Amino acid sequence: MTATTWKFTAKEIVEKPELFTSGHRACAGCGSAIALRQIMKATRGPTIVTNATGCMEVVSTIYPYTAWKVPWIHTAFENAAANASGIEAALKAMKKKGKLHESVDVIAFAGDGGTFDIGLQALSGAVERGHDFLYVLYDNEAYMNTGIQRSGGTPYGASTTTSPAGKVLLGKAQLKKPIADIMVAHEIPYAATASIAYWQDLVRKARKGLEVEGPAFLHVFSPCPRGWRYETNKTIEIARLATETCVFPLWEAKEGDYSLSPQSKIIAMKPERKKPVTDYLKTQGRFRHLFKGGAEHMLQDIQKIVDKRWSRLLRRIREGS
Ligand SMILES: Cc1ncc(C[n+]2csc(CCOP(=O)(O)OP(=O)(O)O)c2C)c(N)n1
Ligand code: SF4
Ligand SMILES: [Mg+2]
Repeated sequence: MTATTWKFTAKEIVEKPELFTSGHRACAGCGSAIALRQIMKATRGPTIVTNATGCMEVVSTIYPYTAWKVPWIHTAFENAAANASGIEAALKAMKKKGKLHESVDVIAFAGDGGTFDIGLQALSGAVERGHDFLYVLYDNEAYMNTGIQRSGGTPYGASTTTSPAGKVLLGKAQLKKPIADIMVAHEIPYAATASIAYWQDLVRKARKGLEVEGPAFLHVFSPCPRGWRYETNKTIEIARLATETCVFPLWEAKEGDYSLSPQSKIIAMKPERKKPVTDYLKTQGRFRHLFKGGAEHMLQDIQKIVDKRWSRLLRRIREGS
């Protein structure tokens, strides 16, 4: 399959058939479902999807129904990447035996619990072995399917059912794991962050991830109204704020070389456009306790963490590493 001639215009994207269809049971305003729908618009031919247990698997395949218009394989919580490697190896073997004559893409979808935590070993192994597949982390920042438990992807200060804000704790006491940087450190051909608020950028990156030879990793920011506690019509606005505050900057790394995507490049060039993190935190009930008085130090900490990670990203880009 050749590289796309797409310009990723709204028209091109809208006209592509829906491969993740309506009628699934995700909550209204679910950012993860939006992510899947958009990413499936980036496919370039026959595609097999494997999906770890989590919200997106549960809501899209309630027997006897399915929201998927492509071959789809459910896998356990911990091994989406191992499953994808098996599929890719099988396709290769079939080609070698002359039983398959066309190229088939493989996409693995998994949540933050299935990626930052329990699936990290399978993911690390699969990319180290160099399997040709696109791994999509849809990050709703907690184990949503089982009742909003904290994960390695939950941000510092967020209240979840296992990091509840109260007299003892002010939400999660640990930082969000820099998972996309960990994947870049594997020196894979392509790794990127993306957001449902910037859908053209997201679809373009998903397509790039499919086109590169070898493993590609896409970290997609996917707000969850249920777990983050906000009104369902605010999903895109909140996703946009995450990028505008540099809580979730957008970048890509080819063979380990980082570059900023347009939405974050604007902020790098015009730092006055960088919004304070409180603009983002205030929009969600999971951070409400930070605004009740007595948690000012936490708000300062969060701003410092975001600033430090943003500066580190800019330094990496400047130094070309
Ligand atoms: C080994 C194992 N432990 C626990 C579970 C229960 N379980 C299923 S989905 C899930 C949470 C998934 O979280 P995440 O990957 O973030 O996806 P989300 O539900 O948020 O979309 C858990 C704990 C399981 N299926 N297998
Ligand atoms: S709980 Fe969150 S991630 Fe799960 S379906 Fe609802 S909105 Fe989507
Ligand atoms: Mg999750």
